[in-house]
Amino acid sequence: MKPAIVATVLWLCTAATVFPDESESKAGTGQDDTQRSPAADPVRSTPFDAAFSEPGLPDSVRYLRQPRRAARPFHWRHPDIDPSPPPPLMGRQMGKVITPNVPPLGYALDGDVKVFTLIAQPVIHKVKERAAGDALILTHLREYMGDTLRDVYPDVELLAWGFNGHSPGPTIECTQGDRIRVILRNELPEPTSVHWHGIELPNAMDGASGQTQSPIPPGGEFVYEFTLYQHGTFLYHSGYNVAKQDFMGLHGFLVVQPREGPEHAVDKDFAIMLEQWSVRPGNPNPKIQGPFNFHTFNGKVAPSIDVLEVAQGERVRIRWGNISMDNHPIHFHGYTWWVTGTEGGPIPRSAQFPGNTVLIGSGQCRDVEFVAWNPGIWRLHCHLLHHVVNDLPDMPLGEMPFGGMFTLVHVQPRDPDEAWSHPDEDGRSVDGRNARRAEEIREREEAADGEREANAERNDGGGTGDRRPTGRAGEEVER
Ligand SMILES: [Cu+2]
Repeated sequence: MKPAIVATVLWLCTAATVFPDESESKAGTGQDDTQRSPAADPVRSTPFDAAFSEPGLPDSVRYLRQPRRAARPFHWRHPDIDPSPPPPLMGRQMGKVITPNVPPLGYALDGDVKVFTLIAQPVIHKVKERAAGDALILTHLREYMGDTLRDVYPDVELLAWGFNGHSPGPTIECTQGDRIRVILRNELPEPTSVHWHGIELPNAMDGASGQTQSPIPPGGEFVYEFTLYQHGTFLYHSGYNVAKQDFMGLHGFLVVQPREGPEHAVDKDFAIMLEQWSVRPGNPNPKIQGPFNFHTFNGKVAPSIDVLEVAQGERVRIRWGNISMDNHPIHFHGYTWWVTGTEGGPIPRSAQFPGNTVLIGSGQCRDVEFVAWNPGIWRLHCHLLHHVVNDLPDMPLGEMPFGGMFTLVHVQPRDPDEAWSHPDEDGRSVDGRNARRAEEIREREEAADGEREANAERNDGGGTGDRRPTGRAGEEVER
């Protein structure tokens, strides 16, 4: 090691002791800001500047020895790009998935290709809206607890990023076998791209900036086009500068419905994204690396999260996606559900498993299904209980109202006067994969067998029926 470098390292160690982090040194010392200004601070001036210009220093060392500077201004929006209004077909429901608090995105047809438009742009994102979902939650709070628990949290608005004016972006819903085209326009102040999380597609369509495509510059456009061979719950999110862009809100659902088959049919199909935001007082931009203090379902904290409304007897699926940096054990009251899918699509029936708390890891998806036999208002929430309250409450921390990852499933009774009974009492099953459906599947399989035999006889053994998409090994894939 050269003497100059040794001297600098020693100097650094001493300097670190003499000039500890500002936030610590200032606390309670009454120290005047001018004393800490860069100009007056020897740590930030000449001896170090000299060390940086030392020839032959590795970049990593040079980086670590940079003088402290004022943070560069963060650009939320591009100075020359006005965010466009939502594209046509925004909010148009073309399928059946309900994404609470998030609009769907419709498509235009170009021949057989479904064409979607996503515009990545700055959005003013309301993590907490006083008016939105308050009604049911607060009404019941008041019914049971009077006015002692009030909605005391302030509204929380962030300068975030999203697609088509929303964060999370609109839900894209397609059918297995569809060919889709997604036109992505970039109205952000920095480059971007979109990665299709979980989709088996050509490498060039993966949206991984720097590996499969050039980042799309501000004002630029990129067209993704691929065929959906799978079905299940998938995500889309930024593929560039991911730690920042995904957390600024650039993510959404891509739900692919099965082409056919009663084994996947439900009456209500919900999708909920798990996210986390780090919100610091006085800073309207979300902080990127935590600590996270606002934990959201589809971008909202309770009580701004829509209640899931279902009717007694309906078959319900909830699709969960986790784009956050924690794993969330999502818990449901009053029911046993079945875990029926992952980010890799449906779990084969024989491997589905029951539960009431499903752990959803970062980057994972989980589908759960149940038959809504049990009427009432049931809690649905993350069981990390610091994720069901919000930070920054405008009150002394006595009793904390629910915030964060908390909502209700409202199962409306068929007959409000009917006495409660457990299905076991009259031999019915609460297995989410109900008997009626099993029967339908059996009938269908028998019919298909009959048809295959008839075809085989007609064609001398050569089947002509539809084929399922083939896997990498050229074998039929069970979807
Ligand atoms: Cu959680």
